[in-house]
Amino acid sequence: MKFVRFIMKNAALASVPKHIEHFSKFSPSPLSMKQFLDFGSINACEKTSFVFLRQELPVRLSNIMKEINLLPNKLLTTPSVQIVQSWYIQSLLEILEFLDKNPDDFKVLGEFVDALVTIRNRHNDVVPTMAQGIIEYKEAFVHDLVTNQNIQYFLDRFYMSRISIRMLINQHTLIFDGTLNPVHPNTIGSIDPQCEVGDVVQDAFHSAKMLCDQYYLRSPDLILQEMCSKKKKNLPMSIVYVPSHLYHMLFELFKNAMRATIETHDNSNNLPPIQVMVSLGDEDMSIKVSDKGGGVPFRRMEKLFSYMYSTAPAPQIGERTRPPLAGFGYGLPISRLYAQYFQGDLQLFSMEGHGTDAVIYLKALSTDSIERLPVYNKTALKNYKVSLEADDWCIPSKEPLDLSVYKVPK
Ligand code: P4A
Repeated sequence: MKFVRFIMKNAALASVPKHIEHFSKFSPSPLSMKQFLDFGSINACEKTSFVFLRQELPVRLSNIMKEINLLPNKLLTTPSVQIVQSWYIQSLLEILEFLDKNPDDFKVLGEFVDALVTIRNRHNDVVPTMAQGIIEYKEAFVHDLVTNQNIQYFLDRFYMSRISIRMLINQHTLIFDGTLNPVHPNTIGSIDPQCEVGDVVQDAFHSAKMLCDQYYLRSPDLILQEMCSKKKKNLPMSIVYVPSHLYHMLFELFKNAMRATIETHDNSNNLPPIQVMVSLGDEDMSIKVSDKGGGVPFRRMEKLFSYMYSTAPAPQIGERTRPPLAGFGYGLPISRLYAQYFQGDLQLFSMEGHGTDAVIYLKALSTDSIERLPVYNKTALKNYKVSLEADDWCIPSKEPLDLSVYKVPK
């Protein structure tokens, strides 16, 4: 019996490359907020969602699995990346099981919801496991700038793909598990058709403040301003959005702003407040978080978004641990992906000596909020080919310019 199962399992495993080859030939289909809402509206059809997902999930999984396979061997073969890859293979196989099942059988639909929940749980620890893979790789090989660029490119696409796959799974499981959300009766899956941005700002600030008070025994205040270009001046400002995504971004920005504020004013009795401006225009909903925390030198700005530079080994026992507040791990790069996922962005504007403005740009219109998804193609492939050519910009020399040396031809 064990032997039979062993053969079966290997037969399934052997078919994986063929399936990846097949499904990666399709481009993922980006959904708009409107389409997400339609799947969850009164005439929502679980069968339609099932038939869409059993094709779309293998397409999204296979597209990114092609890119995993393009990672430099030294990274691909680390134990951690191997584990993550095996999760993707297992999940792909489990969804493919549903391809020949009958969408009109309600038992099949129930099993599909259960399978999605199993898959979501399997992938819960993908981010720390990939980070461990980077640590294993960094320990074994000296990194150069090329690999930092390659890793940034891959992880941005990999985590964006993961955000999108979890969004699809969350929508289907939340909408079709047969229960209503008692806390937020108006949400459709994880989407709030009237997400009040000011409320999320206050929630996220409150949580960051609790952490800050706990660690530093004080915290800066919040000043929140809302602006609206339109006539509906006195209405609360809302957009169609995923409140948990917005909360994630704001919580991260508040932790950073609080840490910077406290660490630059540690001898002072009063802390400059963190100011938030929420502005709704015809096209954009912009949220600016401003602090007077001394800012970051321009040279270091890019590093704040780097997976490679912000992947540090866990502190050893007895080693002083960093504050629970602010920017460890992948807070900023992943927050930026959440903003970009629905065609927005997250940008930092810092003035060293003064402070930092962090701006989240979101689409004001749900018709503009469309998933931004990576697709595996020739252009993507090119980005994994490590260039051994010299850079086309000179390396700045720190030596004083010696004019007595003759210029020699290159
Ligand atoms: N000044 N300004 C910021 C930081 C410093 C800052 C900072 C020292 C740097 C790293 C970090 C957290 C804060 C800020 C707001 C931001 C980002 C950075 O959104 O005031 O964690 C890695």
